[in-house]
Amino acid sequence: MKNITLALGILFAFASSLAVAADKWDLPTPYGDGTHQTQVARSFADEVNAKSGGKLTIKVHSGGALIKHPEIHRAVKSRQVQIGEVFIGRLGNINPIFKLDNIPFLATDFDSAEKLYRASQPALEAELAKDKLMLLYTSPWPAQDLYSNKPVNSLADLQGLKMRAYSPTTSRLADLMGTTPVNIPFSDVAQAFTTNAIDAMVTSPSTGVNSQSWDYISHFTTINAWIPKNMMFVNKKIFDRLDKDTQAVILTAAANAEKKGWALGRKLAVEHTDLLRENGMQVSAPSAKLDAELRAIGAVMVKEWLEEAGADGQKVIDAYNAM
Ligand code: PCA
Repeated sequence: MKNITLALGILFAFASSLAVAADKWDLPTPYGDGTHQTQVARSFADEVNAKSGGKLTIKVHSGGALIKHPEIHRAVKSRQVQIGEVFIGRLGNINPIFKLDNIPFLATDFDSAEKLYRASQPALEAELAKDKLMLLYTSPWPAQDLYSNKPVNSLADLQGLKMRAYSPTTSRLADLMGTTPVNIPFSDVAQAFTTNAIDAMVTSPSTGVNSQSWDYISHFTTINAWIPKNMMFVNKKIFDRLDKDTQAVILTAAANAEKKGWALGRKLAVEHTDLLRENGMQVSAPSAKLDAELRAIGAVMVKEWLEEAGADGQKVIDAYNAM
């Protein structure tokens, strides 16, 4: 009897040590459950949870609920959390490679944006590696278009307006457009329009749909300026501690999430523009004048970016042009 008790005790101890060995990760995301980005993050986590045989559970905390967007990069770096998602362009002040993600009129359709991603991926991964971070996947937003309260036929129509910015690069863009940049996170966009803190913004049709932009703004001009991305990244030290099978599950789930994200970006670009129109927004293509003025700004911004990014930046642009 005593032996059986002892054996059971050992068994329980062993079982509970197994339970302790199962990892639990917290995954903060910046955007809410309505955005495709968070849906992609959830499908990534669901796949890992289902396929890791109980060894790893990833819990998604969407909409900045666990960690606010500006803190997510640092939180993964410092191992406050194991994994996280951010909008790449937000990190522009850390390194120019992050700024590249928001440069207008460099890659304005999805095929070009995929090429730019592949051309910049080695530099992006190298920059993350400096902080012991590892890229898992990227997921694009539909192309960035112009929201305003009146028709915009040329930049003169925007002169002096307050323009929402969401990254260092979009602040610079607002300057060059003759507008005043105001930093507003996605969650505050609707309120910022209704309180006149901003008059215009450049973002995707999806972000308009997610925030019901037809309630507070009337015009949508499809300038298709650039295709920015969110990225999912993990702390490499924590990743390296996992067994090989679990690592492989994560990498496969990441590759699947990337495919899903890019397919969704392409699809929603069309569907969400239609939804804006169906909800009463005035959707129009840019005039030749506006298009030419914006492209000239794009050329300035590519030049400025190359000056800042130096030889490393030139390598990325050369690789992109060669594709
Ligand atoms: N929506 C996000 C980033 C890019 C986009 O299309 C935002 O406006 O915050």
